[in-house]
Amino acid sequence: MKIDGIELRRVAMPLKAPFRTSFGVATSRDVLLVRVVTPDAEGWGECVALPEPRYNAEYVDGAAEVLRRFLIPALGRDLAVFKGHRMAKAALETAVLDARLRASGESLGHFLGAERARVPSGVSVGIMDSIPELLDAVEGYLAEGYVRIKLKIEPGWDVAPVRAVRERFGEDLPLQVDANAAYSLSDAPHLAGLDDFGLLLIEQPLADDDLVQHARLAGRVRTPICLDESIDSAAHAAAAITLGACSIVNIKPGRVGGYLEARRIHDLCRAHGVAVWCGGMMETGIGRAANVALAALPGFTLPGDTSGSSRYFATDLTAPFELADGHLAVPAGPGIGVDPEPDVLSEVTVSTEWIPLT
Ligand code: OSB
Ligand code: MG
Repeated sequence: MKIDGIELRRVAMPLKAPFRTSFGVATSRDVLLVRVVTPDAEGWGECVALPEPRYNAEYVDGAAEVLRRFLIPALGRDLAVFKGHRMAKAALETAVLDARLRASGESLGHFLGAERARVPSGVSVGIMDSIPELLDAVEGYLAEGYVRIKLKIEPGWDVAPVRAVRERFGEDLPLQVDANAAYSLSDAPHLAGLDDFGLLLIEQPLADDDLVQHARLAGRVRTPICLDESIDSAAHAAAAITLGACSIVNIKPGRVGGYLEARRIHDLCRAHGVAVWCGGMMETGIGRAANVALAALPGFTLPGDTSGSSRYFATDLTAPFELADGHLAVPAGPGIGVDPEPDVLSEVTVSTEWIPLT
């Protein structure tokens, strides 16, 4: 496919409310968008790197730099010669794939092997200043129809919020927690205190490079362990499954280098009877559209962090994703199936950079 050039666009999206995790607080989403321009079609990719390297080693300025300096000039050759930078690679791969699919009229969902027209919506609930505030937030999400709640936890905000949510909303609420690597193996007895609450899973309790310790922890707690930060690739997923480090995998296409690698992890996990679900990185409608397509593959047997646009944004870049009966519809149009609204896009754009390729 001939590519005329690539635009790197930075947009600043205010968040409706601060989102607190064990690694920091976000008040706005600083997004890098990649737009691939070809004679036949344009394609979009959203880079999910955060402003600071706290979730993983990538950060948004670094992603822009590696794209302009190494990845974009090497397009058409093997990008695997450049180590790491999977979020940057994912954004570029998605934009190129989107352009190709738009040119041929095929949806991303169809291309990936989606088998459902809609996916269930879970929501990730940040760490709050108080339990009453948390209960209000959860009540609001349940009223909107979310089918699964994930609570962000950290030392000092774990058993008490889980107990409070269980007491208020009952045993039947699908509930899980995400520690973003905030604990160590010596916390195993404390984490076993979560076993009484019937959680679907505990996500990434220990450090990203601690597969062996996750396997040890799995022997000391009954709650299933799910990995997020530890799984960079299908090879890491295979190692984690072999070691018994997790029994569930959170698949984030950005974290693993794109939708093709995400599908490989899905296929691998499915073959081993390991459940997967689609994570999120507070995407705008551009990234959300592609995630929803992926989440419609048959191995995604747990609800994902595939929330509606209004979870984070008063105004999304695209037509908003809205819950219907607790689900989001998989876009059916060519490519990712959504386009940025020109007025919104120009309103939130901070900078653009054109990299010609001809
Ligand atoms: O660990 O899943 C995570 C957001 C940013 C970085 C890491 C994570 C998250 C979330 C929110 O939990 C997921 C979403 O709603 O997009
Ligand atoms: Mg996580």
